[in-house]
Amino acid sequence: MAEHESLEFGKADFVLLDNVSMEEFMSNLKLRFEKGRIYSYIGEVVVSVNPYRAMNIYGRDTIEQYKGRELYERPPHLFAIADAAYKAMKRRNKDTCIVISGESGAGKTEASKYIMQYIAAITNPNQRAEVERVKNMLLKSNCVLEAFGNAKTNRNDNSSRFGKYMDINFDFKGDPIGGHINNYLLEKSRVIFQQPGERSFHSYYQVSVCVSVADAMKVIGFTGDEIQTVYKILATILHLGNLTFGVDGDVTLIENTKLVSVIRELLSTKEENVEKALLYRTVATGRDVIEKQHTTQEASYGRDALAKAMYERLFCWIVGRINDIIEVKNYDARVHGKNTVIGVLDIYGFEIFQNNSFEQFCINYCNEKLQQLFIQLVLKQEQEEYQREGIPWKHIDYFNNQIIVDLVEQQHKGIFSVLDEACMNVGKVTDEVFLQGLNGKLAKHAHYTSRKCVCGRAHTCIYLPLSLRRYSVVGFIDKNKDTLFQDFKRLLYNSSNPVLKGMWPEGKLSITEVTKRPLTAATLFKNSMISLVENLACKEPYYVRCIKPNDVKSPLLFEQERCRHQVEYLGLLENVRVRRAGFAYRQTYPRFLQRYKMISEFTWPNHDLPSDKDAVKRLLQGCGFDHDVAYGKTKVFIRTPRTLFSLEEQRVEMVQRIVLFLQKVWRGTI
Ligand code: AOV
Ligand code: MG
Repeated sequence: MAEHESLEFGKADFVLLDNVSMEEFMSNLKLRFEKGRIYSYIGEVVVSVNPYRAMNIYGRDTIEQYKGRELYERPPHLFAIADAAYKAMKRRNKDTCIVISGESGAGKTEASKYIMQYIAAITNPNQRAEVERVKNMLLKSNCVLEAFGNAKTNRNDNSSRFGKYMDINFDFKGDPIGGHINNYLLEKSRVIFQQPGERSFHSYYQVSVCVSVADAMKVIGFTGDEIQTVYKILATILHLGNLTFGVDGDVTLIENTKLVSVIRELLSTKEENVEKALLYRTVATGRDVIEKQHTTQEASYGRDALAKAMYERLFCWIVGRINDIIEVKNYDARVHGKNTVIGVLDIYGFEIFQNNSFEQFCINYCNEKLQQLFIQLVLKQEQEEYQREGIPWKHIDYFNNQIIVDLVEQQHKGIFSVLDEACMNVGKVTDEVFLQGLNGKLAKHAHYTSRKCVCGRAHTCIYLPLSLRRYSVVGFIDKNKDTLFQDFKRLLYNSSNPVLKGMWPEGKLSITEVTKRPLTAATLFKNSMISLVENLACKEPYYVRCIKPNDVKSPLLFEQERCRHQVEYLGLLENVRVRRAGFAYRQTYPRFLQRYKMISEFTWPNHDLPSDKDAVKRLLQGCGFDHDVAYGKTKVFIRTPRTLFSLEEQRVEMVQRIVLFLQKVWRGTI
């Protein structure tokens, strides 16, 4: 294992700790952080601690050091894992994915960018123009998405407010030929409200002060009209924020009517339509269609919903346009062979604020879901395989958070189901009703409690141990229903700006044609998380586990307790235990023989032992590796990578000798 590093930097792989205890884990992590070694391994999992300072470890020279190397040949680095994922994809034709997790500000987005840069740097040795173009698009698209989907929060100055999963497609040569981005639930409420100390999306500040985003959009292939429309939408949302409503007798009116003209112009629509959409709602009652005037409260609600929906739609449209541009075109698998994929997942990390609402609930649920995947793949499956193969094995306990995931997403009983039910209530639909529903269904659940708390005004909170978080139910109902009156959709659809119109196809329908109740935000999110996890589970996963060393963005401070908590909920210690008790490499007997039979006289060219298993045993005994392996029912398990490297070296040597021998035979010298 990575022993080339001097011990003064601690153990490069936690698997090498003398004792696997929290104390040793933490002191090794701290020592490495203090010595500027921000990356470590647990087997093939990268543990990364945010250095909060510029590190000189991402340059061209470092890239060269990692290119094509095996994981254990160089000090731990993101590049090594990126290379491993790339090699697996290229050599074995496997779809792979790199899952980056950790709490808000731990360094996920930075890690994902370095990984992308690495992949871009090591591919396309022939400098094919088309591949260069694709690479450039993939990197540039990142910058556009960050501008529109990231914001300053109290946890992170550049916090991702959406989840991003990016597939990079490769051709048979291993060069990138395109990609696809899936985005998950943007925290759109940010356009109308930010907690103290936070800001709206970067786009609002960047678009007004610099042109780099527009430039990036232009390079990617957005047209001038499209970029113009983006600006117009951003401006509209700003103006909506200044719009206020008043009453005159029993008439609701807009107080600053001048703004309506500005908005009309920006949206290329009719002035009276803007006003009407803001003040009235078309409702179908039986056969009649009537226009119902909003109260000021309803009008404000509608205005905010419009601002949020326009931003969200804009964001999804940008992602869609980027996908149009980067998607693989003209690839014929019959000619070029299978096109394989590396997926990179960078989501919003666990976060906890003074006041946690629906958004935090969704974000943290998403993190629990990914933790569950990690448990499934790394802890559970690993142990199950040893059992299946009959390898002596002492079970290692870990906290399985499936119970938390179920608590949120289970049909009928889960929190999302209760929320959807509350939203469908015919009578009173309030957050209070939702809470009663929760208390009714979940009071006995070991991981649920609720209590009233007085935070300024009295409101109610759910306590979930979802990493011991507290959420206020206030706003859940509205955010889940996520209603946008059809009048607004029609307004935008009727714009004479074709780009804007194109974003709102459902505005075509009149109120009587809108019959289906749209899926709630929670259900949509849950479905997208389930399919994300399914997608990841069918790829070969590589993990980066990010840790945030302190809450003050200091490069010097390693807050022991903060870090220990993260190590705990990420299950890193269990990871070490499973890994240590486990085996780095495994292969079925026939395939193992296929690869290594030439290194032993007992197996080359064929063996006459009763079974492949016996042959493998003989081979490994002959090499003196017997102590480092275990023989399962169908597979051989090798404990340390070094044994494998040694086998590989011997194989290369033998192959060369055999080739030389055959050449001599052909030339007739033998
Ligand atoms: P996140 O993606 O994990 O948070 P980021 O990747 O945005 O966190 O990292 C937060 C900040 O930490 C960055 O803006 C950098 O200033 C610093 N940082 C992180 N990694 C490095 C690194 N390798 N070298 C130098 N500085 C780094 V969130 O999106 O909020 O969950 O939801
Ligand atoms: Mg991020």
